[in-house]
Amino acid sequence: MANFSWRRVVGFLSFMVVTSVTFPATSAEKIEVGKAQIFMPQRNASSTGSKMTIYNRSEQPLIIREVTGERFKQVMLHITTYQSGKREMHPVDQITIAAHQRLALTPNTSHIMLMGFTQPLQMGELVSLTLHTNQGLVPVIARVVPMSIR
Ligand SMILES: [Cu+2]
Repeated sequence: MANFSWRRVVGFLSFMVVTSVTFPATSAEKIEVGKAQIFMPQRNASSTGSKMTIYNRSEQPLIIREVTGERFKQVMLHITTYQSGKREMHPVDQITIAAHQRLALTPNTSHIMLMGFTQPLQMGELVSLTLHTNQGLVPVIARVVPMSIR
């Protein structure tokens, strides 16, 4: 045991601690995103909507504060309202999914609005988005699909 060194053990343990602090990612095991879709933009449109269902299986609310994606210049959180039959979209600061609940984000409710394309979207392609939440980053892979008739 001549080579046994407590210093080395302590060094290794603190490396472990640092590592786990650097990559806290996986409270996101309890967060799942189902059937994420981005609508193929209309010709010449500079923005488009999206649809996905978010499952929060954790013990605390999930608060989406920001969404990013390399393919978009700006991503906004929107809510759709109907004022005397007229459809309007308004920006919101955050979207909350209560503990043990799921929330469908659709163009007619709360949704993620994608604005300004860094390169044209192709029908059927898979596009990455990242949800920035109070529980860490949640990766999303969304398929580009035809605009659905609502
Ligand atoms: Cu919108």
